[in-house]
Amino acid sequence: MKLGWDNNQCGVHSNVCELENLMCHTMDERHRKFILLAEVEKKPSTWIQYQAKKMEAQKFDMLIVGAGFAGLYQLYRAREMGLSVRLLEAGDGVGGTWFWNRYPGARCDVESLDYSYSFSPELEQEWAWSERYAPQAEILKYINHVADRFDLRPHIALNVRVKTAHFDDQNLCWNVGTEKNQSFKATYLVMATGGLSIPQQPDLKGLHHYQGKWYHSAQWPKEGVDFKGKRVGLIGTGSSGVQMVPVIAEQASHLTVFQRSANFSVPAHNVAFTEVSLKAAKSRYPERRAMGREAVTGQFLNANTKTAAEMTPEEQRAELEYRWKGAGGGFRMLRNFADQMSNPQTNKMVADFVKDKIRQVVKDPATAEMLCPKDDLPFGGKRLSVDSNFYETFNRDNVKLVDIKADPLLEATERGLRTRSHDFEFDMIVFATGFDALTGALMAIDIKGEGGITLRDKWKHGPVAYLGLGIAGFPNMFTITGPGSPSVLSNVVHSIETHVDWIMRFLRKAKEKGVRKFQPTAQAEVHWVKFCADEANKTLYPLANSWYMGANIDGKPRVFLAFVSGVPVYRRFIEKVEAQGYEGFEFS
Ligand code: N01
Repeated sequence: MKLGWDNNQCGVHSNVCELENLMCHTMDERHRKFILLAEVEKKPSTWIQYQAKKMEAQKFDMLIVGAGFAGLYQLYRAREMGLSVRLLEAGDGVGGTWFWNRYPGARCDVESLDYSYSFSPELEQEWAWSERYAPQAEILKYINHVADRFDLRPHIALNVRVKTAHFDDQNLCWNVGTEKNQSFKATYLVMATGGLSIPQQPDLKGLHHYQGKWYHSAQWPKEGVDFKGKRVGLIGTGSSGVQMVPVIAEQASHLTVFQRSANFSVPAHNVAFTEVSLKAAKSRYPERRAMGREAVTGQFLNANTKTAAEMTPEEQRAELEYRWKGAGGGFRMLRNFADQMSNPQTNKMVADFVKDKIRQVVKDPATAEMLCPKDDLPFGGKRLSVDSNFYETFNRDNVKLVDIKADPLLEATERGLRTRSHDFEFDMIVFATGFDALTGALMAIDIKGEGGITLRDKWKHGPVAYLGLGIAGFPNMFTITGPGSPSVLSNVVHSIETHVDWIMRFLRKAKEKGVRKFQPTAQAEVHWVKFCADEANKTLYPLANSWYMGANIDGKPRVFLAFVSGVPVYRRFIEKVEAQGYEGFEFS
């Protein structure tokens, strides 16, 4: 380690910063202590300085919360601009979603060639995805590769869970506190906390009596879980459950799936890349990214621009079949017809088509009916699942589906689960019960803005934010892919890059103009929230009891949480705001 006593940009002696890094970095504990003691032996005052500085808050230009795709890219860009920056991450590794969600079968449902950073053509070319939809372990490896390749780790503090973030009106900076009582100060605060990072904990009566092991999909043990020969109960049939069911069924002696509501799932048609197919795809990367930028969801889905009424019944059928089968597949089923998410008749045609497919696959008619979503759920109204053999798995002898709307789940017992009519015995229970989406991670932190207003209070009737990027009353703070942006309705890596690039241009301009404090105006924010709601109300999305609407969390306000009109429309908005001198923001 290099020792030097020069002041660095954060105003803290660099060797103290380095020691601080060592204390919260990825090295193992023994190694850290060894280095620290060696330094103290050479220069005993190091320890005193270290302790003294530890008592003071460490000051940075920018603090970033969260080391997922968003936090790492924000860090990369902030460092490039020459800001002193520290990224705080609760986990003991980088990766965000892909660090925590290690359940069997976890993989992305946006094609990996799209669900990856576009900022570095070199990175695009050197990284080799193995499959069309990469598995979790490979995505986590990719994110770790990015952290190493761009030398981001020295700026990342792991095992640091942010508990408080309070704006200091006098000194115009953020004071951030952690669960371990560390303090940090920064001029800018960027919340890269993710849209789906607060798991919905099972609130099941009697769970503490259960003698077997239980797991949540989003808090999966690193060492994995061996289901071989076990009787497993799984609750939840959203994207996580749908990915897990086929894999657990292959290992377990018996799997019982508890379904509260059926959702639509479409086949992924996942395939392994060959050297030739990957090389060909990579040679077209610029074109692919450009098409993604102009697509509603930030990934090219070959959208049909015709409404259903503009096609004959034969053409409609051919379109649906094409998209259901290999060449289409996955989220291409969201773009069968231009009016699919706005016209109930068109949507019903798509829903009926998929239900027929389910009935063709699932041999037991009663199970097939249970797996068919009810008529009040529009196709795509809840986030579509993309699966590999989900419906086929219910043809196995060792898999049973239980409809817990008809036979409610009452409680956990010592040996398993009890529904109104039945006692089930399980060696393991798996919860795939989802997340407190979009607002959960921000509300989990005690965020206080100007004059001590709290975000929890401000958002008690639903999130109010401008462009999903900033919040009035919370100066010098950004949210990446926050509520009111396309975020969860889009290829989120694309949306992350769009946000971070916009934030960096904003900060460059602010620096140029000597701006010390900025925030959206309350008026701009109210207009944006109303606009988002009006756009959502033109679609069928609000009809579903989805996590998009906050409907999966008891007591959460029912508000459509994302910007529904697509990535290109949204990007044009934020570019216009920028071109007009950051209209809707106030500066001082
Ligand atoms: O969570 P979910 P998820 N008792 O909320 C049920 C992303 N993701 O983790 O529909 C009984 O979708 C609930 O039932 P219901 C993706 O954006 C991506 O699966 O509310 N059941 C539902 O069936 C996704 O949409 C990938 O009636 C309860 C399920 O649990 C999002 O994460 C993979 C219950 C929860 O489904 C969330 O997916 C995985 C209760 N108390 C996830 N509470 C990729 O492929 C909830 N349920 C990239």
